[in-house]
Amino acid sequence: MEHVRKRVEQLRSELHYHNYRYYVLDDPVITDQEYDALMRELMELEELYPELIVPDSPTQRVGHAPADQFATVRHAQPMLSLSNAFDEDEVSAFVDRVRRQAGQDLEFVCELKIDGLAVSLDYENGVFVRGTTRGDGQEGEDISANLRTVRSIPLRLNEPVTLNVRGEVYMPRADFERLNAEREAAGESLFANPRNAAAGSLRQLDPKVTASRNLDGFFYALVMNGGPNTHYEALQYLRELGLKTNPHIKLCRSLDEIQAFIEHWTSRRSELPYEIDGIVIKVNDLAVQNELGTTARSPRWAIAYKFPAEQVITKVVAIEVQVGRTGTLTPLAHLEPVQVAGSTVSRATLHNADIVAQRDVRVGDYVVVQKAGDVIPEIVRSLPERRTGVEVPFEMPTECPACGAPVVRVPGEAATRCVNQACPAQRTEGLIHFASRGAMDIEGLGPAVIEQLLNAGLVKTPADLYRLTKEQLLELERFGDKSASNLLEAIDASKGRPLSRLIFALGIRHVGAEVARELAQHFGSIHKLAEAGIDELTAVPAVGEKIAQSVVEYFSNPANQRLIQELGELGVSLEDVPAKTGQNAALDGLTFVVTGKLERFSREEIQERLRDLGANVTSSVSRKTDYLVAGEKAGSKLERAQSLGIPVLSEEDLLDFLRDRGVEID
Ligand code: 0OX
Repeated sequence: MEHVRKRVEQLRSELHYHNYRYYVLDDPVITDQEYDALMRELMELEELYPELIVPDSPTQRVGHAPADQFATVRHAQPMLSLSNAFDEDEVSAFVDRVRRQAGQDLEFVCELKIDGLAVSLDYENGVFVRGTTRGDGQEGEDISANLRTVRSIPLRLNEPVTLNVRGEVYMPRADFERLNAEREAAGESLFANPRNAAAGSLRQLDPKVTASRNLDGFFYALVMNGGPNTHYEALQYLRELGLKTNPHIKLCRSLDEIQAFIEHWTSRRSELPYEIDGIVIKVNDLAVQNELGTTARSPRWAIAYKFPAEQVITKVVAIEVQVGRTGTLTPLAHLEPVQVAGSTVSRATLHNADIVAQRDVRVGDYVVVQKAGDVIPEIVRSLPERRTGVEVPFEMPTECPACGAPVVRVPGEAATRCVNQACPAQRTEGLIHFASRGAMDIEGLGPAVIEQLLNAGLVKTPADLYRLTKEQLLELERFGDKSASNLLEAIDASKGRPLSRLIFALGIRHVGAEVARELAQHFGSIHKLAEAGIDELTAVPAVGEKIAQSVVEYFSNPANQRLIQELGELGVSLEDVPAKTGQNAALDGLTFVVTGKLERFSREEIQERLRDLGANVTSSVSRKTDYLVAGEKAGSKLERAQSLGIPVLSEEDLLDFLRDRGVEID
């Protein structure tokens, strides 16, 4: 018992501290998931040992007492929070429980759980009079002046009604990124995520700052006398009054439907322009909601299914410095492996020396790691509070870790670079890039084989690839007759790749696939490109001063001139073959957008084929789009195409469409 009492006290003091960090300072030091786990453990212990419950336990209130900058307002109705479910079994248990308690079959409304700041708005006779934060659930802060700057909060409703409405104010992802980029440029501290940015923006003493932040809101709860009978109707009513509600809601009659909604949004959340951290499931009938009632903390008629963590805390074991193909030194943190958003993460990029300094990441630090969608995991910030004194600050090496040559830091640039042309790391990365799918697309020539070829001294430059012989390959480990022939064939096949791919493959700094395509189209041959001056280069739409400078620099380097000459002598095509009549022009003048996950081809492959056939391929759907090719999980582009009446082709449809035009791309 003494042990339990101690643990309960420890949990309470930790939760008090974390509430303060979160609600008052807007600067949490643990993730929501860690917080939830602490809260859950405390709730479970208090349930088992009710005699230990005290009125000021964190379980007995929703948040923390408001900070004293703003006037305190008592909520007419407490602002409750939601109890959580962390897996589908807990959702199922919730559905069973409320059905049992209500003694009838029930309808549920599923909603997105917007990851913002909960607010409560009072309207009197249709006029906005007050807006508050949740605070501790009983009392919040009056942030009316700031909320008035949020454009989706109407200052007057469409009807002269007196009511209270609750919702979530959030910062769209794009605005969050822009804000942090500006803060980074100005040397200010960064917001950890859009929710903290929204909270920080709303708790400003100067509403002008809030106004500059482009906050938005969705409303999901109505407190008024009389009014609708169901939650679904209440949402509709809010919309009629002029309050923004989230469009992605679903009325569900079975657990299966609820689970389908959860699955749908678990895989699609990254397509939304704002962050959501779960799905809220609510009993639809307001009379039943009333019957079920609430606990001190949360309603019994609703539950929040929380998505698996996208941000977690782990420890930095080491910081390694990698040298990329352009010689840029990139610090890479090695982490104690953790599960983030369903996958194990053990490394995270730290981008450059400035970022390491700004995020104050030291070896041995606990850090917040974030993974969103397919992007490389990154370290959001360190937790200096958890330091023990043995952590080691990071310093960018003054010599290249791969070749030992001194590195340079160009003034005004974030990158530190090794400028040794012969640096082995640059060579390796350059070759990997040259052979990669988006570049010369040499099948079977991945990083491991390139490493083997380099170690055996068989290649130094991309031109050497075209000099490889079967005898040489057979000397290498894991190479047999068949695999050697296949590799040589793949290398040979790459000689005829379109000019745009070759230009991209050369790895000229700042020349990505898109710019390479423009350059190929404009110049038509490597020789013409190599002769072009700054003015001629900047005449190409996608090319600015920086890219032009980099292209001129590349071709004025004798080693690169030699490489081009050798590639030509070895049979690599240095100019675009004139369009074959018929085939290459099959899609001339047509504009395509490709979205979603295709089955047989990657999206990039299809785009490349369409371009080869003369089509214009763009990334966003507009009235100028002729066809949308949509694979699985096509999201907003599909919706937009449908609303504009643009024909949508599946992958199969596209193949048929091309066959009709005499083109087989299988
Ligand atoms: C959200 C969200 C939060 C409100 C009072 C009891 C249930 N973050 O999107 N809370 C609620 O409902 C709570 N719904 C939501 N959609």
